[in-house]
Amino acid sequence: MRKNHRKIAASLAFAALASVTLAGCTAQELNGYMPGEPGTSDLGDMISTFWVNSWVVLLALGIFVWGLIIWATVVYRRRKNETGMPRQIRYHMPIEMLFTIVPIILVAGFFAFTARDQAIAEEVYTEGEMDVHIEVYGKQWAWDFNYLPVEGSEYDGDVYYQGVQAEEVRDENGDTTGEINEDELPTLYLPVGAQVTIDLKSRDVAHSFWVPEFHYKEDTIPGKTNHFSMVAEREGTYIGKCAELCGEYHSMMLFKVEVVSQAEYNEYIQSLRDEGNTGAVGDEANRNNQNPGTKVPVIEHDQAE
Ligand SMILES: [Cu+2]
Repeated sequence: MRKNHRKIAASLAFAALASVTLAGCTAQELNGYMPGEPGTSDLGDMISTFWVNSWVVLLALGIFVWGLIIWATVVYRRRKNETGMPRQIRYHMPIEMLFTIVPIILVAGFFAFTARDQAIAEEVYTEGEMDVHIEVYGKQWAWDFNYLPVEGSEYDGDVYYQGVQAEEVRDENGDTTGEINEDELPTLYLPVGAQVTIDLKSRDVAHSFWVPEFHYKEDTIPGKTNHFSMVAEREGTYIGKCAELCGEYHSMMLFKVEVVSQAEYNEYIQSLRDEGNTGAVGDEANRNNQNPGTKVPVIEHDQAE
């Protein structure tokens, strides 16, 4: 009877502690202290959930292991007048089973959840599913965005934008101030709530398209097209950067992502059209195609992709 009472008291205490802890979670904590807040993108939420759950499991395991270590050092400490080696334990089946099976279950579990989430993250919308199709070109040291037309979509397209390298703000002596002119950064527009597919290509060397608040990045490789699909769920401005060391001004290969309403998105596309940026700037603008007279091998992306 007494034992039962204790069990109930212990589980009540645990439930109270858990609810107090979880209810007190800030957006930052729910996001596992990664950049951004929950509800920024579908991919990002899935990845931060996996991240936070992994920490919960590992912390629970850590508490169990630290508890065992402390318990063993206290209970089996050397007493006064004790000499020589302590009693040795060998072939203790329960302990050996524990430290063999538990890690196998953990590794298998992490593997299974990683494989599941990675498969979801790499799923790409088919032609019929996507609302917006954007081709992103990485180049030393900026980004080009081709907003490709999507048949039957209510989102506008068939225009392009060419970005330039981030510019440092300089003082009156011409010295750098450590600030970036954010207004001039290459900007990628995404409509909120739309199913977006992004094709990643490179004009020269390997780069990596990274928006930290989306918790996702993927490389742009010359001659190979990578794809990913996502839904941006919250309007706002997000910072993006190249995450693959790509030369002298790699650190200046920055961009912005503007997640906007459908109306604002269509307006932006129209503004590019009004500037005469119709169509797309494809592989013809790759660096090796811009070196007349040289015999450098021309790397082009497979058009079928
Ligand atoms: Cu780069």
